[in-house]
Amino acid sequence: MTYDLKNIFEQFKAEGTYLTGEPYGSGHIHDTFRIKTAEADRDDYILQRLNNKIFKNIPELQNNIERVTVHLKEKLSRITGANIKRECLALIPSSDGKSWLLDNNGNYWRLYIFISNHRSYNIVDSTDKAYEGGKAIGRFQAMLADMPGGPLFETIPKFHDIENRLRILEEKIKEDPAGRVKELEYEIKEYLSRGEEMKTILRLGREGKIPLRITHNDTKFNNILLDEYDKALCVIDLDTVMPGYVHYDFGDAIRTVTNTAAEDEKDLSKVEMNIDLFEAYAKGYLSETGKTLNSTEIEYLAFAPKLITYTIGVRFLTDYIDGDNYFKIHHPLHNLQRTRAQLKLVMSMERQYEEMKKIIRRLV
Ligand code: ADP
Ligand code: GN1
Ligand code: MG
Repeated sequence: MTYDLKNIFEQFKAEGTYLTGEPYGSGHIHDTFRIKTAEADRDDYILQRLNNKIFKNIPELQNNIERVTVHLKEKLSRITGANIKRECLALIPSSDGKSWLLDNNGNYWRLYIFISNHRSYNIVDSTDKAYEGGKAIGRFQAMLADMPGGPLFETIPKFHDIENRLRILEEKIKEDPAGRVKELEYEIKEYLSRGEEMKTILRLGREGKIPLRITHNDTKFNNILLDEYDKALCVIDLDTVMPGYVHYDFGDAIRTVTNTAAEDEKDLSKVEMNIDLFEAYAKGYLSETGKTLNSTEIEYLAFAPKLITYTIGVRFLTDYIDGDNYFKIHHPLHNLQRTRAQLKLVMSMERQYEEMKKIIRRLV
């Protein structure tokens, strides 16, 4: 699909003249383009065609992001030396003053300032980067803890609710819409056999032992931008910022930070969890949040990576069974490869679970 990016861009109140627009990044949800401007002293931009099959209420989604970014900017403005334009996403209004645009073909668009000179990684190769990632997410959670205005809108209901995800998986297995279930006996058995254990965090929530806080809910490492010196710069992809348990953010970050291979690695012998990267991330994270977490939240941090890696694996498996309607895929077996790689990573985390628990105990 091609779009008239110049025309769309010109309907936003951006500074600078459109020069080029090219696909950008490796997100699985929206269509993302980098817009370069002709003037050297003007910002570049990120233009996104929003996935409104997944995010069904774009005005509420955008209202969340407006609230979050206004609050973060206010916090940053009180920190000497903070660079607000690079440390926080900045939405550019469209010509009618809204933070999104609906074009004549029913597509929703939004525009952000491009965060200059950032670095983004799909795989983490050093404990320094892992530590910086932990600091970034910890600081993000801490800065949002006192955001006024009541709870954020739930942009995707029951997003990390594993009971909900397992219910959908079981429905799709019965329905078998793409005729793929017969090839998946091993994967289905391995995923379903872990279901009960994975309900632990929901149970602790229901028992009132862990609170809902404002969480990001999509803390994979490429949603954390680092600066040119590989220091934490900005947390992006704010579409799922909403009420959640801290375990969701800790778990998803560990899923991506500690994996020695890509999320969709085909050669499963390469997929392992690296415990040194776990320790470095946890250290950075706890340095920012340790004092605010309650003892149950801390006790279950080591469990979180298993839960979220499992949850994302369940979602890849469900999407594969469903015929690939949710995540962007680049080849027909992509969701299957992702399903298998996440399962391998869960197994690696299971083997190192006691070690993870020891590290958390040592760090607090
Ligand atoms: P998705 O939900 O599809 O993952 P994201 O909002 O994460 O979409 O954007 C996709 C990618 O675009 C990011 O991983 C990042 O590389 C890049 N990106 C997004 N926003 C910005 C920004 N403001 N500045 C620079 N790069 C960005
Ligand atoms: C999607 O948007 P992106 O690509 O950062 C997904 C996450 C998954 C991730 C797996 C809204 O994240 O939940 O963990 O893919 N986002 C949404 O890579 O579903
Ligand atoms: Mg993303």
